[in-house]
Amino acid sequence: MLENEILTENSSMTVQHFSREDVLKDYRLVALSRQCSLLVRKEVFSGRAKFGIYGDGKELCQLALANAMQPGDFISGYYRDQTIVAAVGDMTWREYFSQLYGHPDITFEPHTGGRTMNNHHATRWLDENGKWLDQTKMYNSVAGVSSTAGQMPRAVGIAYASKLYRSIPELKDISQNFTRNGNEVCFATIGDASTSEGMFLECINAAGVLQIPLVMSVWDDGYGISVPSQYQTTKSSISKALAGYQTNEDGAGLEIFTVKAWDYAGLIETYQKAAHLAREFHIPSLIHVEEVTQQQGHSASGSHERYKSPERLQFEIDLDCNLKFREWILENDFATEEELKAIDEESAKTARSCQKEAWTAYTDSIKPQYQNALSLIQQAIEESSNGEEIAKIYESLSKAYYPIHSDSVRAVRRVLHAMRFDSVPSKKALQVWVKEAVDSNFKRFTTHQYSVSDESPLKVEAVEPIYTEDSASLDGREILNRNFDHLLSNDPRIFILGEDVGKIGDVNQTLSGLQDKFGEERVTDTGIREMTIVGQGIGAAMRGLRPIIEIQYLDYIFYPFATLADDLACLHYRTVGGQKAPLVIRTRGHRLEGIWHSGSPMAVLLNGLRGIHLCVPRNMTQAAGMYNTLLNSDDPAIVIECLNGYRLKERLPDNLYDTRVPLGVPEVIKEGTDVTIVTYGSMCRIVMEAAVQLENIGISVEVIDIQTLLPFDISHKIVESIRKTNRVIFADEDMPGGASAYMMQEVLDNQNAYRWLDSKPVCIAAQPHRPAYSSDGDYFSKPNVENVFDAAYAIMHEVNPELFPEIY
Ligand SMILES: Cc1ncc(C[n+]2csc(CCOP(=O)(O)OP(=O)(O)O)c2C)c(N)n1
Ligand SMILES: [Mg+2]
Repeated sequence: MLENEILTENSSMTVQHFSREDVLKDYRLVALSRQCSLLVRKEVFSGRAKFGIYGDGKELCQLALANAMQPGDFISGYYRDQTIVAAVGDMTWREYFSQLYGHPDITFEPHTGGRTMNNHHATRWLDENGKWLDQTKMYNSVAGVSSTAGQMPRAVGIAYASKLYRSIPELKDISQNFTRNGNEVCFATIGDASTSEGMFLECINAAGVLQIPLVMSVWDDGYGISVPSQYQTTKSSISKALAGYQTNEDGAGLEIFTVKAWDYAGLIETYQKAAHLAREFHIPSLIHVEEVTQQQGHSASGSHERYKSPERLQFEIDLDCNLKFREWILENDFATEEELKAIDEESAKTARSCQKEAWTAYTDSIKPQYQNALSLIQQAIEESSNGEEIAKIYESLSKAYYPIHSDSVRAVRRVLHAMRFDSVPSKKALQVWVKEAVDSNFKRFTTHQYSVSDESPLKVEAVEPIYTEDSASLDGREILNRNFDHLLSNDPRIFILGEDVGKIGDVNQTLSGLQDKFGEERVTDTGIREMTIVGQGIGAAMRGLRPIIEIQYLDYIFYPFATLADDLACLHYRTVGGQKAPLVIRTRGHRLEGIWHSGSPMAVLLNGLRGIHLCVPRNMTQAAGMYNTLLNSDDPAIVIECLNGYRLKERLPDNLYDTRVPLGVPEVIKEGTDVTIVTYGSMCRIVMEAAVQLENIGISVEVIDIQTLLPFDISHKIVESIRKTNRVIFADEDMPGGASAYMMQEVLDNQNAYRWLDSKPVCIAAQPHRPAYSSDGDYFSKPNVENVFDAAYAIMHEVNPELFPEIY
């Protein structure tokens, strides 16, 4: 259709704008997309696919959106957007079905390698070595998430990156893979019901404030699964509800459009206008697409007859966008009934053949291991003393209707259980088979949680701080300030944004003076909106920039937690290394004052954010070394600075800017022989003070700062200490059962340290409530020097009650 043709705000489209060729091309696409949707449901009912969700009823609006896209643009959509991704050529229909079956091979399913449900799209941005490809030549699908509205926060960041690329001249030389002078548009899509999410509403506000090239579409089919609009949206209409955001004489906001889902010409016109405003002027917009239908209901796991009235079901049929498009084509003489019928029939055939190809490829990929397993089991039946039992396993495996990898693995493992007393050739062969199966299934389902490139932070070598007699003593905050200054000076891709980071240089003045020096685009104040601050960071990091985003206090990480967990943490994993977002999240926590300014919910982060490195420095020099490591590598990470450490004096290393803290390498900060204490962050100072007091009464403590909770002691250094002391305490200020328990499990279980213990291992943690305000609140809520002293002393009392008699 009218590629590259741009309508101005005031022009409108008439039938003369369309050519027969383009109209029929569009019809072919929506007809094929529909047929594919219909097949998805059938494939689920036949048992070949587990779950299916589809884009029927939303073909025309998506086609119009796709027609407004240009190479280099982005689509941050949701599970209905198959027509867009197919229209721009980012997905073939065979790949669509491969994803439906969960084919775990990126040759066939390049978007997510079978790791997500169907209709979760992700363009491969990285080559096999984890290096960026040229996004400006692609139509970029940003890796889908199932959580409704989860696709929105990073869309803000994707669009924000265009703004930065256009306004920071120093980026010109390094931006060729990512931008054409900021002319890209990010199209985000969302269902009507999901606009009820706070996440969506926060994005609307952020987009209006930031003025970025973001075009947000709401596919309004009147339902969120079974719940209709009147329970979802004020005034049952998102465009009416958001009318106050419309750009007008009061100031810039969003352009708000409404258009019907079945109005081909109206949709094309609206998308051309919105894209033009975004691309040329970075004006964001909201397109409320109304009267969208669902031909088959929400998904393959239910039927809409259960909750829709007969009238509404009739509406779904009457306002079917493909049908209306068909009528429009006939009315305007673009084609005859026969021609359209031929296209319809052709579409059904093509959809079926794509489905079959995908199914055959999927089953063919399983067959070799399956058949090999069967023949080895057959051999085992003859050789084993337990042949009868094995024969039953064989029978059930050979009858599997659609055998999958786990069927074979389960069967072979059970056969080996039955052969435990055998010593026959087939047993050896089955053992080898299992080893290979474990390895190949690891590759299919478990790889790529972290970077595999040569920029992985795990490959960064340690550079220790160097001190000389002349090394000055500075406040911790000044050390960070100098280091951030250096980072910003040396890499124009780095920028810092968050609440109060600009004008006042953050609440602890670690950034003071840096906005004046580097400008508002590099050190940027934001609204209080942690979710979209994270989204800004993720999106910009996806486009080659190196954001450091700030969550003002660790306690507020719960606000953006969903985005961190559902999007950032699993991005590299769920795209099998196809996408990355090397975002550095800076926050401060552990210990200061009161319930919302002294939390240390490390276990929450540990358990919820696997995929993001978790750095827990004890002072600002160490934090600086961590930033230097992270900004020279390509994984996402969180750095939790000690809230009570900014005004403490630290010596300034002569080589501050070159320092690198390696990830997963603990540091022994005090040597000792009686008890090992494993700790991190603010607790280091408390443990060190206790260690001095313990030393004074004859107890020698070895103190280990783990430095990073994720990764944790990669080379098993801690067990070496326990081999020497035979006693261990794990101390932190998380709640009981939190990160102290995690450290204990890592060391006793993974490092087998239990073998060397002569005393019961001990965990020191905070009280199981949020910490109370005031110095007394702190003392009685969090572990203190006396707690640490008493814990070590109690261990030594058990060892030698005469030397260490009971105290209390
Ligand atoms: C955060 C979250 N809550 C609930 C769900 C379960 N869920 C999946 S789709 C859906 C309805 C979404 O409706 P809408 O946004 O209107 O999109 P539609 O499916 O109608 O296109 C719900 C509740 C989810 N995926 N994520
Ligand atoms: Mg809906």
